[in-house]
Amino acid sequence: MRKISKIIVTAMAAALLPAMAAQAEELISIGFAQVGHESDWRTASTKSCQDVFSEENGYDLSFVDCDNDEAAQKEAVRSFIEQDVDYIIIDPIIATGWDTVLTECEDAGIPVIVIDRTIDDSDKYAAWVGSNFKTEGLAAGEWLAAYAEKQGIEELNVLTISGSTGSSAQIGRSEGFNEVAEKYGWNLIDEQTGDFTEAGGQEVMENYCKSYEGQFNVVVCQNDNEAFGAMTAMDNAGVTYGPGNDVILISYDACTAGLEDVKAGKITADFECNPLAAPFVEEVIKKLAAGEEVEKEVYMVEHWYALEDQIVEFEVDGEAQEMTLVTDEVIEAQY
Ligand code: GZL
Repeated sequence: MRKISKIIVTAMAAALLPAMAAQAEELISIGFAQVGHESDWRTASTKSCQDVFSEENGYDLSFVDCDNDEAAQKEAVRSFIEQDVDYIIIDPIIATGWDTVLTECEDAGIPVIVIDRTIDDSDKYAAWVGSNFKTEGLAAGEWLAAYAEKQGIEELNVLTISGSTGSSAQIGRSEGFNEVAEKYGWNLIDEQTGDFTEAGGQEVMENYCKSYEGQFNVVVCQNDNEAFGAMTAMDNAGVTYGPGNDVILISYDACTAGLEDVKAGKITADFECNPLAAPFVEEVIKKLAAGEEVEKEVYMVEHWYALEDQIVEFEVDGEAQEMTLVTDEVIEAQY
């Protein structure tokens, strides 16, 4: 009896296996080494990838949250090589130290797509999809120059809470904004990293309020979560911010909560960094799979946000910039 049932089971398995194998073969395997979970922006970036690279869309996504740890991120990439995934996506915590592991990916024949932040010391990847961080910094600076002129503010004394040191987002935003500050002769009092977190922003701003009491009228936070923390610190120190107050507060990312703070008259202007790169990454993967040429760089579309009175005309590299008025509808549609 037992022999017969075993024959039947074996026959059924043999019949099912090709379909299961075909089903398994149809899934494209992707390894994604994400920076971490430090901000609203990051949450949106992760969700964008998980929504696009889902099983129902034909993907098998191995996701690793590298918790802002560069070594863990390299380890994650090497684990994807061992798994022999079809593609690897990396959002590099910092811009350097990548050539060795990218060479290993190349030797394994696994295409790498870089998203968001850039890798500055190797080009061994198929494509990068992200933002021009220096343009974001230039836009924030040139907006501030035009806004200050409109407000009749002649002296700008600036404190910056920067992002994770060595990340291309921090490097680009600092480079762009500081280039404008130098052009107009502003006083850059200090720049310390808040590591793109709310706690980091609050800690740095608490120190600033003590060290530079009454000396500053501009605070630049390199993402909204740092701005949330900085606002808590300024509230506690009795420093007012936003249009018509002690401090012009500038932020980057323009996540939903950030735009709510613009509409509430807290953040004076917010310079968007678009986290929804996954659909563009999928286009790259489809082209690679079809053996088609891919663009090495794909730039995300971004907007600059403010309230009516803070919308001014300005240029970046000679190109007129359009500002977006923050309304309830704009907030509703944001990431
Ligand atoms: C920028 C991205 C930055 C965001 C932060 O593209 O890498 O990292 O500005 C996030 O919110 O932490």
